[in-house]
Parts: sequence; C-alpha cells; structure tokens
Amino acid sequence: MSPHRIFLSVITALICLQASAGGRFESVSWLPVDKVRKRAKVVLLDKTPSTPTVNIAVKELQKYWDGPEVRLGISASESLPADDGYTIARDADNGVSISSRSALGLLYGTYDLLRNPDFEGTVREKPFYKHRILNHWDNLDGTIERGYAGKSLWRWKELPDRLSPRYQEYARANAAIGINGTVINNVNASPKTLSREYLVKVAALADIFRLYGIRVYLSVNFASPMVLDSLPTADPLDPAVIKWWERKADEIYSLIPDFGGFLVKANSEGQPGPMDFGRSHADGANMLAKALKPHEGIVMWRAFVYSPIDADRAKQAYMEFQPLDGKFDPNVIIQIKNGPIDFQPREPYSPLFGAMPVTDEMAEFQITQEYLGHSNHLAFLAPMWTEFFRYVNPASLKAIAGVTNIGDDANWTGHPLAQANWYAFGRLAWNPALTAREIAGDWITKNLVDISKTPVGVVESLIDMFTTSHEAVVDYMMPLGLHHIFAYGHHYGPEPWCDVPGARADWLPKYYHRADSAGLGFDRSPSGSNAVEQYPEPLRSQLADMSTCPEEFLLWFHHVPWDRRLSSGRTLWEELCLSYQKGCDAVEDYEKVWKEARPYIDPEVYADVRERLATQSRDAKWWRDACLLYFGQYSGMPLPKGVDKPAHSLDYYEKVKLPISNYECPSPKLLDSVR
Ligand code: BDP
Repeated sequence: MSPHRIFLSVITALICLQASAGGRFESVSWLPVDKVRKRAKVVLLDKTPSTPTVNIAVKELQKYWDGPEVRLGISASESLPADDGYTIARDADNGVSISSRSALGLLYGTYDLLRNPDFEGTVREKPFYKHRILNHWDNLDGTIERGYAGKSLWRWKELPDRLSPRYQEYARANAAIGINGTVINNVNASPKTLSREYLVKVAALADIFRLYGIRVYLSVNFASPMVLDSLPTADPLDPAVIKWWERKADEIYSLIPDFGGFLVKANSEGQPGPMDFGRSHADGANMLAKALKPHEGIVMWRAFVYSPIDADRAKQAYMEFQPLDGKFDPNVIIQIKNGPIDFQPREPYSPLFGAMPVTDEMAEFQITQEYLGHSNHLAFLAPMWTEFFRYVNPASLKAIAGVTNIGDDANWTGHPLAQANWYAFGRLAWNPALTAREIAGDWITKNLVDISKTPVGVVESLIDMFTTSHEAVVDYMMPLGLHHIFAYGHHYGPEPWCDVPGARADWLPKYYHRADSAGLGFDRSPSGSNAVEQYPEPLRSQLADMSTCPEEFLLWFHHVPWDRRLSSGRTLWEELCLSYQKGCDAVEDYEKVWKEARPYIDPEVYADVRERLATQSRDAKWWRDACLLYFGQYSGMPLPKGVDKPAHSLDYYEKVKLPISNYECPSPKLLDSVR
C-alpha cells in the first residue's frame, strides 16, 4: 500500500470510529453491538467451505458472540430447511450448532443467534417469500422521491472507485433481517441508469451486497433504447428494440452475474411504456422477461396505473390488468400496491390480489411515510401490513417489496423509531405470520431499551405506543375510510378544500371525500361506482352494504348521511369528530409514555423523539381542526362534547402553505413559522 493510501485508510478508520461513537442509532439498531467480553470459538464443520459469506458469519460471531463455541455446518441434508433456511441447536456439550444447506443460511442463522442468544429448543427457520426486496426511489442526482431521511445512500459521483462504509453496513443490516434484494433506483427511472457509466457503478455496489446475499435490481425506463441509443422506437415488438434489450441484459450480466432483474413503472404518471406504441403491458413485460430469461432474471411489472378508463380511480388498475391474466411470461411478477389507490393511511386491499390466478403477484408496501407524516410522525407500520395479510392470503403472493425509508441521515431513517419499520418489513417478508405486537416487542426490547433494567410497565407502554400509533395517525388524518385529502404535492398536511386549476381531478381531495350537505364519502357501492364488484364474495356483499361494511372502510365505499347512526350509536358526524379527537389524544399520551421511558433510553434518541412527538401532536391538532372546520360547513352540526374547539378559523388553515418539495420533510420550526 502506498503511504498515501495508508494515510487515507487511517483517516477513514478515524472517521468511522467517530461516527460510531455518537448516538446509538448511528449504527442500524438491530446490528450486534460489541460487548467486549471473552470471545467464543467459532468452528467450521467438516466440508463446510470458507466462502466469503461463510467468512462473514465467522467474523460476526468472532466479534460479537460471547457465548459457548459455535459450529457452522453446511450440508445437503434434506432434513434442513430449504431456501437459505437454517437450524440453530444446542449440542450435548452446550456448544451451539448453526446448520444450513447454504452459506447464506448460515449467515441468516448467525444474525438470528446474535439477536436471540437465549433461544430455547431448536430454532428452525426458513423464509416464506423467495424475494424480499427493498425499493429505493433514489434519483441519480442524490435526491430521493418521497424520502425523508436525507439524500441517497448511493454516492454516484464517487462510485465505483470510492466505497462508502455505509454500503456494507446497509448490506449487513438487511441480511440481518433476511432481505435479499434491492432495487437501487427510482421507479421514475432515468434512462441513464442503464448506461455503461452507471452500470459499472452499480456493479461496485453489487460486489459488496453479494457477500450478504443481496441481489441488485434496477428500475428501468421503457424508452431507454430511444434515449440512450437513439432508436426510433421502443416498441416491444420491434426487432431492433428486442435486440437492444437482449444486448443490454448481456452487458449487465457480464458486469453483475447475479443481477436480479428489472422493476418497471410503465404508462403510469407520465412514464413511457408499451401502450405508447399500441402494445399491452404483457407485450412490454414479456419482451423484457425474454431478454432476462437466459440469465435467470425476473421482471417486476408494476400495476400502479390509473388511466381514466373508468370514472373511479380505485377501479382502474384492476380493469387494466385483470384481463391480462395468463398473458405474462413465467419470469414476470406483477407488483401491486397494497391498496387500490396509493399508499393512503388506510386502504382496503387492492382487489387485483387473487384476481389473476395464473399470474405471479407480489405486494408493494411503502415503508417511507409519504402519507403518514413523513419522518416527523411516529407510525409503526406492522399493524397496517398485518391487516393486509388478514385479507390477502400470504400464500397467494410470490414476493414482497417495500419502498424504503432509508437515506444518508446519521440515523438512517430520519425518525429514529422509523428504523423499526425497516425492521418490521424485513421480518414480515421472512414470516408474514408474525404479529405486529411480537415485532414491536422484539425491536423495543432488543434495540430501544435494556430489558434487564427497564420496568415491565414501561416496556408494555412502549409496545402499546408502537402498536397503536398507525391507527392514531389514521384517526387524526383520515378516519372511517376517508382518503387522499392531503395537501397537493408534498402530501404532508390537510387540504380537503384543495383546488388546483388544471390538475387531474383524481389528484384532488374533493374527488375523494365528496362532502356535501347530504353526507360524506365516495359511493363505491352498486348504486355508485360499483368498485365493490371487483372484490370476491362474501366480502363484496359485505362492503356493498353500508350497514355491514367495516367502519374503518365506511367512507371509502359509501357516501354516508351526516346523521346516520354508526355501531357506537353516534351519528357519522359525531363519530368523525371523536375519531379526530381520539387521534390527538393518543399522541398526547405518547408524549407521556415517552417521558416516563426517559431514564431507560439513550439520551440522544430520547431528545430527538421527544421533539418529533411534540411536532406530531401539533400536527394532529392541525389536521383535526382543519378537517372538522371544513367538513362542518357541510354537516352544519356542532362539535360534540369531548372535542376540543379549533384554535383558529378555517380561513387561517386554508392559508397555510408549506414551502417544501416532494423531497423534504418539513422541520418543526418551519411548521411553526407557517402556521
Ligand atoms: C406515489 C408518489 C409518487 C410515486 C408514485 C409511484 O406520490 O411520487 O412516483 O406513487 O408509486 O405515491 O410510482
């Protein structure tokens, strides 16, 4: 090594040391921490090759495991779980054996053991889904669409020569929760991603991620052949276009032999696609699938489309995709957002799930909180995702994707507690049968507090806070099935009154809430848009009838009279008001819970979250007051007892305009200054 390089690496090491000496969350919270006790012995059993991945497992154990001897063994035995699964068992002499059919399985088992040193009996684990994938909406200029934790982790200008230590940390954090794929760029994809210049950079990331069992995928722009190589068309049936993609796939695989495949947003929100050339989604997806097939790559083709083929946006994706069932190649998976509209605080599941029986389907969750208070609000999302699995049989899906909340902020996710959402996503992709409470309990007791020093009551309150937090956000933003009444563009605050001349009607709140003097909500019953017909029986009939529709989806499916009595005996108006109030009260309670937990929490994390909870509490009231004043104009009814009076007039709230873009999370001070 030249003296110059030695100098550089010493400086890098010093910087890393400094970074990790700061607040606890500067390292991903679930990664093992150094206990500095006596190191245990790690042994590779017979015939277990010391591959790079096995070596990582050995090093992690040597560094962080302080229990009895660990034996790592790879064997082809059919009694071991398949698909990178593993077993962990205690041997007669008290040593611990981790066994797997694969090196990656050993690494997964290693992280499991480090997380659960006190396991009982024999642990047998295998992932439920083959593909457990993060979707980054990162742009090549470093911004992140709907990202609220700083800039992109990927430093494109430095790649491929300089490799940030965070790339490896990212890979470790993901491997530790079983994530095995990452789409590193935005679905609104720049064609430049597929240029040689960028592919070489992508390959440098893939070289690091591979060791941790993480495959790299790319979002591709369907018009890439036109933009990059001036082809006159991107028609998927054109021989020159087909050849272009075949050559591009060959080029990618020559650089990244285990490349995962493509994610495609086509003919959606202005993105190019096969329909621009008179072809179908299936034509487009299959053309790409054929180019990837010789290399065993896959195409994840998104069903997030809403061409106005029906007056109700909620019906459009189903109408466009369902008739294509059976037309896709076997290495195409249709990636569908959990709900039929767009990651709203609560949505019923998208009826496309299960409606394409011979087509592979995967779910897309949003981990980043575009519609849930960005990184200012606490919203633990496992309850939302487990609710989805109550309606959609996990076995009907082939894969799970999550739009990540990761950025280059020191704590990775902006809100320190939002690391728990990244964690929950990985855990549920591995095992969708886990409950939100189990995951919250696990994360809190292993990462947030030291369980041996924290009173049970405090731990329980924290778990309650996590598991109720998503519902609280729903309550103070859009209770009872309301949806999309956000401020235009940035989707942070309330704007049920919003009108933007020239904007698509289905980007505006009034399209969704339909408030008038008769009532509130979107009639999707047979007397309205009849979106309910896309759901299978008996759910269809249940949703279609106002008196049997689950109340959390009431205003999603019905236009409900203000004075209609709900199951509580209260009128819709009263229930609406009390829901908003309930959401506000919940956040005030969280502030108390947090205060009580103070002695048991890292001081930096404590102070950071305390501030964010104060912001959340203010925002909750802003939502409540603005929405109730606005809807009150239509109901003409007074606020019921128990609901706080709004602090300002409707006119005041209507004038609030946040000067923020899609890429920023409003700071508390900024919020103060505009309100
Ligand atoms: C919406 C976002 C937009 C994304 C789009 C998508 O507002 O920024 O590009 O989803 O998923 O939720 O493609």
